[in-house]
Amino acid sequence: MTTPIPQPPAVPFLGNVGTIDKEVPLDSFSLLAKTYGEVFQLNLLGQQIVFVATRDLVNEVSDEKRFQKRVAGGLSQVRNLLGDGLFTAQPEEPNWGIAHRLLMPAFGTLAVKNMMEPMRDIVSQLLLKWERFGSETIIDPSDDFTRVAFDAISFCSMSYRMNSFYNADLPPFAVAMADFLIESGNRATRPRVVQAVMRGTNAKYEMDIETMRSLAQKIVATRKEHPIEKHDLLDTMLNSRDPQTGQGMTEESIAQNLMTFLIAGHETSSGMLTFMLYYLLKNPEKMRKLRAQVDEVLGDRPVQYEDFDKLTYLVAVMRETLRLCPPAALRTVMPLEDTTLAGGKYAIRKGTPIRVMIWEMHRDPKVWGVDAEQFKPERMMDGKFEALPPNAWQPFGYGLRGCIGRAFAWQEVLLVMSSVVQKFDLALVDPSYTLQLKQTLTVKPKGMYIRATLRRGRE
Ligand code: MNH
Repeated sequence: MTTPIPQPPAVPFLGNVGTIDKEVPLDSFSLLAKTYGEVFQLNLLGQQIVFVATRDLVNEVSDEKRFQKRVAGGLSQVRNLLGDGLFTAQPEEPNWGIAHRLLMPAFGTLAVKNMMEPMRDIVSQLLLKWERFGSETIIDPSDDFTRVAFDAISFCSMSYRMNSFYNADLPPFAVAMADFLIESGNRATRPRVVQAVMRGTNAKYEMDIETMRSLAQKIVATRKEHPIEKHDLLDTMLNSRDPQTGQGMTEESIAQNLMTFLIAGHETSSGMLTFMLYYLLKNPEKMRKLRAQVDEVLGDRPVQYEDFDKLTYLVAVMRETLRLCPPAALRTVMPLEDTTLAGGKYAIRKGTPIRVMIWEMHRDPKVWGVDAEQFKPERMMDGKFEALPPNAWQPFGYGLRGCIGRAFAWQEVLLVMSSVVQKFDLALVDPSYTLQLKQTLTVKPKGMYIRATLRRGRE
């Protein structure tokens, strides 16, 4: 006997759309998970969507023989820009396999290790800016981390300098992207007839798409006019063939994947860095512990790749930050056949989108205990991380469609945070600030401001 999956009362046509907060949908999903428990479903404009919130259920839907990634909801709107690029391709689309096989090696640990110096070039621009600002200036860390992440991904993978640190405004690409992602999300909950009459909104959407496309085209054209020696990601896309099919990537696919990397490569990493700073500033004893380790390992010399292994507490802080605040908080899979979940308890039809609530699952008391809401890096070290049950920690998604930029993001965050903690005393402008979220495709802190004071002897 199966049990019906709980669902809040729905209205005709819109279904449960009204239940979802427009600014931060994630807050509504969390609330629903608290009300209904491990699983619930919503009807969004006529489509049934199932949400799973516990480690046991997430573990079950992570079985790739039974479930596959599905691009649905806001993400299918993102296809208006990214098409069948790596992140937004449906599993059956052949361009995914071609791009995956060609680009995986370009983001492997070894390739990323070779990006250490260009990455440092960008990070040093952040350090210099904060140093020059001095403690008088109010800093928006989210904006500056966006600059770092955006410039790093474009410089390291396309040898293209965005020079975001030389502008007061964020790069037009980043601004267009943020608006595009919010509107893509909104479109997923808007009836088609309503969408059609929103002329201004639609025109702005098209303009944002054009802003991003033209930059992608410019980067490709510049490279074609001025070829360089370096074998970076862009070179791979332009000149390599897929070993399996013998095919190269089409111009369209190159532009879409280039934009995919610019987008996926900075939204999440900058969110992670800002969340990390939040938790460290709210937990001064953890900050002291981190500082002590950084000082012991680095002293006053620049961090090297070889130091990363020794920064065990920093790694624990990173893991714990991604547990409490995974910037990519949801992913979607779909059962390949009619099936059941939880040992026959819940029936699910083939093709029903299942949203994996990584944010909720990372607070599952069965895995993390009654203090799951607390920031405790100690639970992520000394063998405890390795001893977690399978799939209890999934900030980078899972399996074939897991994050391709994980090694890149990891190295970037290690480099940024070890250098920042080494050089600066940091403080919240408003010590009573508590975390508020801003949601686009990903989630990041909203309205957080800091001051940075250069430590004595670290000029
Ligand atoms: Mn990333 C897929 C999280 C950094 C490029 N990334 C994913 C997924 C998650 C994710 C979760 C799976 C989404 C899904 O199942 O639908 N990514 C992160 C996080 C960080 C991150 C938390 C940083 C912190 N990602 C990066 C960086 C890049 C990148 C940096 C680029 C260099 N990510 C991707 C791409 C995919 C992806 C490309 C899609 C891979 C695929 O489906 O083949």
